[in-house]
Amino acid sequence: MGTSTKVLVIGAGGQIGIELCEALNKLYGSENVIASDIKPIDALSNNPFEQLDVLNSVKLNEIIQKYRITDVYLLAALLSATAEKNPSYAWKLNMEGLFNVLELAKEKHIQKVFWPSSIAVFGPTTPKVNTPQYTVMDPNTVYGISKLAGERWCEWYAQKHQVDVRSIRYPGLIGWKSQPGGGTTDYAVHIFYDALQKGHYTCFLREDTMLPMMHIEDAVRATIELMHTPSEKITIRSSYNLAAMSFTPQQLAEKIQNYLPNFKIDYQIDFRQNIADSWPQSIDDSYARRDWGWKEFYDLDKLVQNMLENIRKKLNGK
Ligand code: AKB
Repeated sequence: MGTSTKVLVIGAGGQIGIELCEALNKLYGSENVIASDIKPIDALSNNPFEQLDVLNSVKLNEIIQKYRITDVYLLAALLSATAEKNPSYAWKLNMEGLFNVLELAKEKHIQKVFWPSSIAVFGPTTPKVNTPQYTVMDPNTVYGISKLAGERWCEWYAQKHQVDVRSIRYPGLIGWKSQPGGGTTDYAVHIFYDALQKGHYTCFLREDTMLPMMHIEDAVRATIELMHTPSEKITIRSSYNLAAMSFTPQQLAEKIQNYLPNFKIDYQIDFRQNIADSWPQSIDDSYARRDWGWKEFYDLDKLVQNMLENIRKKLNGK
């Protein structure tokens, strides 16, 4: 990496993008972190910005040449819930966007690629508890199918064309700076806002739905640590399992009630329940721990405290 690193973050206006750009700004300086998105971004006002639809490979290449980009973080995608409603666009965006970036890496226009995968690559017959890195993968959502196919392509480009692509299977991500959009794990962010603003939350998943989750600061740190790991230590070019904690809506609500005793939760289950039911409950991430020293900071207690404290300040305009 070094001082000549110039980063392009595609999909910088999303939940991960905002926080990732802020972390990359601290490492490289905001002038070296180019934010791009299909629509203008209000946050990230210090970063150079390019409006980009990642399906437009000509414009993508122009941006890469213009700024002499070395590393691309490709975050633009439709997530699990939205993808089920718009399967053909989800497939197009999630796959062609990746191809466009991998092809530029193959032609050596860029040096390194980060592309996020997800726990959605697993499916109903995958072992649900402590899901191994290598196991049955039979995703039954459009998002999961696109992520699994993407993983196979990443490995193929790495093996056949020496593309330096790195990836993590993110669990549900929870942070207070930016909002998630269109995922099945989004409840675990929305619940905090509703708890503080209304004292009540209606959850779209059943109370006992156990899913793997992570504080977004940990996910961003993992991403940057993986991108800084010497290439020879990276034994997985599809995507690394990554874990921090698992909990159910009921367990999360009980933790929130420790701070807000009058908080109430009820449940109105929708189509996202089927998606959640097809995913693992917990993840074995021993390869990430072994290969690049992954270790989470946030457990559930720290996460709840951090979310309530920061969202309260944000709502009070502090
Ligand atoms: C989603 O819920 O779709 C995402 C994910 C787990 O990939 N947060």
